[in-house]
Amino acid sequence: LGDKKVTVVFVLGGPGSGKGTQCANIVEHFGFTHLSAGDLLRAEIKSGSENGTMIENMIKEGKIVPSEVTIKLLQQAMIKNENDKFLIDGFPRNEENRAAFENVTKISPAFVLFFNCSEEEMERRLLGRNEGRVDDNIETIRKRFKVFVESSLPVIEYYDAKDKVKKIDAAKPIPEVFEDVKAIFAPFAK
Ligand code: UP5
Ligand code: MG
Repeated sequence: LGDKKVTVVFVLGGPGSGKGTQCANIVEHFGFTHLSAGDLLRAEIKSGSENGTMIENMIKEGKIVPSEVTIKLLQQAMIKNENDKFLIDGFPRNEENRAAFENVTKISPAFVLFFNCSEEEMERRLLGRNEGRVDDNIETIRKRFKVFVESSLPVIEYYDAKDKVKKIDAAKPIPEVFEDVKAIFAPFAK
């Protein structure tokens, strides 16, 4: 990223907690650029890249793609974009992702937005989404939940120990969740 100074917010939470939905709202109201690591990986599959098959197999199993791949995509997206405020959605997903991102980019997040939601509610949402995602089936959803608890929650705990986590009750209806999100982003009001 060279000399470009950027503000990064990590948007984390379990599968179906509403990260993508709320990021779209934040973009509209607060002028951030939304980078969903999952969307970038799915675009990479579609583009027919040499890593495509590997990425697709990992996503089908709910496993975490090697950091080098994801970090490269995030870095490229930040370099290409004129904006200096980014929401990084769904990354870092494990301690290794987190440490590698900080080492490679020298960026640490302004804060971490954490969408807290029960598995019952997230499962209901994912099964109802109907966007044809290869990982929205009950077998893969259970694997995604397990990976989230075992690998991703420790990342949230890491940032919590640094007082960087803003925890949101994500079980409420979309507009109510956004009211809470808005309060957190007030310092970035346009
Ligand atoms: N919905 C949203 N909010 C609602 C609310 N408050 N009340 C009722 N309904 C609500 O929402 C999901 C659904 O719920 C939608 O239908 C929405 O309308 C509704 P969404 O906003 O899409 O939730 P989100 O948290 O974004 O769910 P998503 O499924 O995208 O989360 P995941 O973290 O599982 O998916 P992601 O795309 O980030 O990753 C997919 C896979 O890619 C991973 O499992 C992994 O294999 C791989 N990956 C990596 O390996 N590395 C990475 O860094 C990132 C991904
Ligand atoms: Mg998403």
